[in-house]
Formats: sequence, C-alpha cells, structure tokens
Amino acid sequence: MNLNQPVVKYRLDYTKPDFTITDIDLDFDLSAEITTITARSRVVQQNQSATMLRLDGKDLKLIAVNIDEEPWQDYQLTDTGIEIYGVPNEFTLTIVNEIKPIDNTALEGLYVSGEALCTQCEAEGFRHITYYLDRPDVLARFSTRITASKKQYPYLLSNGNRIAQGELSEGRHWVQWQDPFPKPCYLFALVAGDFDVLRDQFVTGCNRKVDLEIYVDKGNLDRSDWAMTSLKNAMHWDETRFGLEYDLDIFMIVAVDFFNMGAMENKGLNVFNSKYVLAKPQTATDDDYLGIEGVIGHEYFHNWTGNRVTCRDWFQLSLKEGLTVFRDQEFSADMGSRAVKRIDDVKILRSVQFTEDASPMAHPIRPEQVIEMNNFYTVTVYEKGAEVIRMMHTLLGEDKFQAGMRLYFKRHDGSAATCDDFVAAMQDASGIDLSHFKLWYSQSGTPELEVTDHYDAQRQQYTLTVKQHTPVTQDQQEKNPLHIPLDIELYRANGEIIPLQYQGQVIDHVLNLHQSEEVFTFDQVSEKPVIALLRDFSAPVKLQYDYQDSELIFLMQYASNAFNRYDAAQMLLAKYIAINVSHYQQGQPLTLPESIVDAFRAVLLSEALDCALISQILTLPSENEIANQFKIVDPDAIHQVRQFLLVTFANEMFDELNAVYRHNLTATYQIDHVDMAKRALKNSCLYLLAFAKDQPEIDTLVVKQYEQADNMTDSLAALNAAVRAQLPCKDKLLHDFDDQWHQDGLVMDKWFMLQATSPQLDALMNVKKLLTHRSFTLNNPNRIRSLIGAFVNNNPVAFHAVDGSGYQFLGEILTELNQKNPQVASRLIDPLIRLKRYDQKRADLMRLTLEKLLKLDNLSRDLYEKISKALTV
Ligand code: B3K
Ligand code: ZN
Repeated sequence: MNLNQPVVKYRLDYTKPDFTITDIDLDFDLSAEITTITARSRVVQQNQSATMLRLDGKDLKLIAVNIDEEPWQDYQLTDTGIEIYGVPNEFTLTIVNEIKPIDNTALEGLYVSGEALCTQCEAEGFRHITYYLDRPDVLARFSTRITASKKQYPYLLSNGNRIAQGELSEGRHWVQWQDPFPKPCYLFALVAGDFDVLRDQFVTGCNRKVDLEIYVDKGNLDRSDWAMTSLKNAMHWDETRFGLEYDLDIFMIVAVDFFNMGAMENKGLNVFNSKYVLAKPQTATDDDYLGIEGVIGHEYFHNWTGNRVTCRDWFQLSLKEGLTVFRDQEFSADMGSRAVKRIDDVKILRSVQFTEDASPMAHPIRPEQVIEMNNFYTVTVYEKGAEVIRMMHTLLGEDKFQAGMRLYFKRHDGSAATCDDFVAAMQDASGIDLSHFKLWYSQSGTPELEVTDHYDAQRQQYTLTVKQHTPVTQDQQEKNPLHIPLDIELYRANGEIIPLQYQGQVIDHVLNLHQSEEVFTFDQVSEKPVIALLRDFSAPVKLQYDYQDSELIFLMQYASNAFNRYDAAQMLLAKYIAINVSHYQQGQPLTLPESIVDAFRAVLLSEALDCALISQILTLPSENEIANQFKIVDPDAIHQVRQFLLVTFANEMFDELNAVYRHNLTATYQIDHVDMAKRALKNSCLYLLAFAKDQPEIDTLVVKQYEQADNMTDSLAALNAAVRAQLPCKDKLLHDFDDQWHQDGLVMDKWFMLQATSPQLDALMNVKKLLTHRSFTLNNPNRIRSLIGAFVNNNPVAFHAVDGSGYQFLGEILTELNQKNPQVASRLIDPLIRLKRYDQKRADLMRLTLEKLLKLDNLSRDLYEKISKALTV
C-alpha cells in the first residue's frame, strides 16, 4: 500500500481555528479544461499568538499569493495545502490558482456533469477549488463572479442574489452573485450550463416574494412539475409546522446527471441528482414521486437546520442531518399517510442501520473518530440520528419540542453549533431533564429490550418487567443503560383499550426506561390483557417478548396503532422464518400453519384498513431484514424460506389475491395518495400471484398489465413480478423495456436493478454482461449503484456464493473505482466488510478479497478506513 499515512481525527481534539475569514470574493474564469480562480479573503486572527496561516488545498496549481495586495513569498506548499508565514493579524489574502474540472472523476469540488459544470463541496470539497479554511466553523460572506463562454454556458449560477451581469469580447459573459448570509464553504455552489428552466413564485407568510427556478437538461421540462409542487409544499409546511420562512429572494434547484449522492443543500442553490427531480408518469414510479417529495423537502429544510445554524465540526453532522431527516419524515407524513411513512422508515432502520451497528463500521450518531469524513454520511448519523430527535419529540410533545426549536434558533442563528447545544435548548425550553437521554449521542449499537409480564387475577394487577441491554459493538466495548421511551397499550379480549393506572393515578402510555431492569405495575386490570409494545416504533431497538401466535393475530386486527398491526405481522413471520430456516438447514420440509395464512387473508380482505397498509403487511420482510434475526447469516436458507412463504401465500390465497387485484384497478393514472395506495395493493397482489404454482394465466396477466400500462409504476410492477418469479414472459418483457428506454439512464436504472437482484442462477454472469450494455457506464454513480450496488447489497444469495465469485467481482470493481471515485467505491464495499456475520468459509474468502485490496497502490483513505477496520477482527 502506498498512501499518505491516513490520519485519524478525534472529536475531543476540537480547537478553534487560529484565524477566521469574514468575507471572500471569488472570481472564476471558467472552462472545463482549465478554470482559474482568484480568491480575495478578509482574514482575521483569532488566536493572538498565531503568525502562520495554514489553509487546506488539494490538487491545485498555485499561481500567486498576495497579502494586502503585495506579492508574498514566505509560504510553503504541503501535502494538505499551504502554510503562509509571518502574517499580520488582519489582512486581505489574494490567492490565484488553477484547476482542471475535466479530470475530476471523483465528483468532489468543481467537475463536469454532461455538458454542464457544477460543484459539490460537502464535506471537504472546497479545498479542491481553492486554498481555504475548509472547516464548517469558519463562516464568511461570499460574493462570486463567474466568467465563461456565453454559448456553452448561458446560465452562470451561484449562491445568494444575482447582483450584476455583463457581456465581454470573444463571446464571453459574466455574472456576479452575492450571498448576504455568512456561511461555511461546504455550502458554496457554482453551476454553469445550458438548461431549460421551470419558473414559479412563492409568497412567504411575511409577504416576501421568492422566485423559484428549477434548472433541468434541455428537453426535460415536462418532468419538472412535481419537483416544483413539492418545493412549494415544503416551503408552506415549514412555515405552518415549524414557523420557519425562506430568507432570500430566489431559490434555485439544478438537476445534474452525475452526482455522488441524492442532493446538496447549498445556500439558495440546491444541486440535485436528477433522480430526485425528474418525474413524469411514464418514466417515474409512485415511489420515485415520494422520493422526490422527501428529498426536495429535506434539502429545503436544511436552509434553517444546517445553513442558518450549521455544525461546529464534522463530528456534529447529525445535528443537521438527524434533525433534517426528522423534519423531512414529518413533512412526508403530513403530506401523505403517516402510518405508511413510519413503516417505510422503520424498514430502513431494521434492514440497513441495524446491519451497520453489527458491522466493523459501528459508530454512535456522533462519531468519536474519523479518517475520511465522507464515510460518515451513514444511515446511523442520518436515520438513527432522526430517531433520536423523534424520541425527544415523543418525550417533550409537539409544543415543547417547537419551543425547543425556537430557543435553538434564538441562541444559535448565524453560527456553528454542537449536538450538546441542541439538547440543551430542548431541555431548557421544556424543563424536561435530558441528561441521561444524551447518552444516545455517544453510545453506538442496537439496544435490545427483553419484556416479560405477569397477570395477577386476584389483585387485578398486571406487571411488566423490562430489561435493556446493548450488545458490544466493534467500536465500543462498554455499554450503559439508555433513557428509552417505550410506548405501550393494553387490550381486553374484545379489543377495547384498558386505561393505564396505578393506585388511582393515570399512567402515561410512554414508559420511561432508565435502568437495566425495571418493573411497571398497573392495577384495575380486570382480565389478562394483550399488550402492544413499542407503538409507532417509539425507540430504535430490538424487542423480545414471548407472544403467542393468537396474540399477534389479535394485534394484527385490534392494535390501535397502524405500526403495531404491521409489526405484529412481522413478528409472526419472523417466528416461522426462524423455525423454517432451521428446518431447511436440517433438511426437513418447510411448513406454515394454516392459521397464519388465515391471519394474512383477513388483512388482505379487510375493508377498514388503508390499501397501502395492507400492501405493506402483505410484503414479506426483505432478505436483509430477515438476516438481522440471526447472528450468523445463512443467505441460502433465508432465500429458500422466503420463497417458500411467497409460494405458500400465493397458492393459499390465490382467489382472494385475484379478486383484490381486480378490485383495485384504476382507470387513469393520478398522483394522489388514494390512487397510489390502490396501485400499491394491486401490485402487491400481482407480485404474490406470480409465485402461484401451476397457474399459467398469471403469465398472461403480467404481460397484459405490462403492455396496457400508461405509467411506470404499473409497467415496472409487472416486470418486477416477472423477473422475481421467473415467469416465462420475463425475457420478452426485459427486451421490450430495453428497446423502449435504452436512451434514458434514469429509467434504465430500474432495469439494471431488477436484473442485479434477480434470483436466476447466473445472476452474476448477467451482471458482468450488463457492464458492457449500451446504457451502462462506470462513470455515472447512478448506473453503478443500480447495477453493482443492487447486486452486492440486495442479491445476497449470488453475492455470497460459496465459490467466492461475488466477492472477487466486487474486488475487481473496487480496484477500478478506488482512484476514479473513492466515495462511490467506499459505499459499495459495505457488504464485504461484514465478514464476522458469515460462516468460516465465506468469511475467509471475504478476508482474502479485503487483503488484496489493502495492497492496492494509492488505496483511497475512504476504502482504507473500512478495510482496516474489517481486518482488525
Ligand atoms: N448534505 C448532503 C450530503 C453531503 C454528502 C457528502 N459526502 C446532502 C444532505 O444530506 O442533504
Ligand atoms: Zn441532509
């Protein structure tokens, strides 16, 4: 391995910077081949004894350094930037440097996306543009002048307000932007290109008129309406639910095709992966529409939670991300179905976040040590971070939580804050003690609750004993009991709710757990109750309680909380999955009692339940979700058992599935939640039907839906059913889809993903073949994620093939991507570092691949951090 020795940074080592920058004027002379940047910064000393200014800079060609307009020679270039010696305590620093956007394949800093130029600066991309104090606690007022060819780049965009523009000789033009709000450089953005623009306006509660502009590739205007609708909904929602208004005269969104993640909240100029902007019924599914609504909301909400109040250092990332995910989840819940949204979010936690906790990358939502910050934009920091905010919301209630938000902004608006600052504001505004609760920020791992109960008929008393325990994680050997809100409800046999009380006192349905073992007693309980635990998933924990099948079936019918109904079904399935996995491993036949099928049939036929909820209950847990039931994962057994359940459900409920399918056909396609729910249920039925044995007419039904669909939701659902159930029509439909859409990368991503996760025996061979498909390129992160990411993450049987072929394939891809795009490579490696979760044979093969990667020349810090952690066990 030949790399600059990677440096570990520790949260507790934070110190204030010796200097800060209050104002910066940037001048870009733009071209894809060479861009020249002149940066004029006002630098102010913060530590009186400091005379050396150290700036970050990466892959830059330095042209000149001036201090107070005079050339300055006393400096040295280093591996990480520049050191400028003997500087005064306040001065103007002018740096001129060049960069080559066209060579930037890592998509960090200024790079080329299609015909356009754009930037990505979070977390540490600004140092790829110019020498700077590239850290979030340096807040400066930015003004940006961009000069470029008018023909090639008619639109020149940056943060803030457009204050001047002009024409130059030789077909060049310039635009000047000014952002009045001081910001860290990670929120800087620049975009240059030729676009179609969708324009609209939003009038804020205080009557400020805000111009809204969405920039898309030429010809895509007909796919941008939903993004605009979502944006206006988000702006309105933030005013009504959080009392937060937008603060500039213009808000711009640019959709680009080459982007490492979902989107970026740059002040006034959000840059988006086109996947989260472009949608029309023929090309986007209902899930795509919901994804766009969520991400547009998320980035917009960052304007307050992230931009107006930013993070002091990157260890505090969850301060903005956990909070903003919580806000986007609430936005989506308020716009659509709260229950369905909650279930979708819990599925992500259970399938991905719990997996991360059990991996070498386990970390608290506020990490303690980091080598490459980009590795910590994780489901733990984001989604578990949002759960931590949600628990505070549960403990405080909406009103006190909003009072906490107001105090947080009052104290920290315009500055860089910490997670401790946030909790302090919540505590001070509410008067609720959060001192024990704060442990959620520093303790990693998935807590486990073990619940037992006892009913005393004579005393009419019900007693609940709750034990909590967090298993050790690779990063942390010692664990302590947490403050956990446990939301419960008790029911009589007829489904009535039993009020919670003890000695004449009403007891709140949210129990506060603080110790490793606690007992709660309720009296006036006139019959042995059925208990609903963890209502609404009130904490991100695993739950163990010895439910009888009959109790779970009861909860599926009577729980007042929709999440509990879904969860009861999940627990029932989990039980029979575990039994059958062990049957499979012992060569015994797989079985499922009729009563279980009956319970699911009752849900399918329920007239009271929301169609979308029925669809979720009928969707079996993914193989990744199931894997988290086991310490050692057996991918083949899990897959076979899941297939068995699909076939059993399909055979046993064939007529009912058929009837519900037909009942939910919708005449015309509309984006509203009632129709989306109907489509979801209809397509869940079709999916199950496809697994029925000896029912050839289903092949015809799938083809019919595919051919007659006027929208992507229905045609993709048909294709999905055909591929997953390996129906005779699958090759023809796949071929047809390719013919129709091969010029549209975003649509083809769906096609790549389907084949990457196909249960066919030669799935890996097919994936390798697809690497040379006309629509595929290793230069586009969306294509990589759809084909390779989907294969390694969501086709566990093929990826974990015992001959090691899946690991070897990923090893080869990572070797190619290591230098080309380290961030994307680092995301792909996750399933390979979890060797401890697999049997010895697989673990050895995984280790071998990792050891080979570790020897790569110029191994990126991103991959080094994960591989070295995986190999320390
Ligand atoms: N803040 C960005 C993520 C940046 C990722 C850098 N590797 C998007 C978001 O969370 O809104
Ligand atoms: Zn975010």
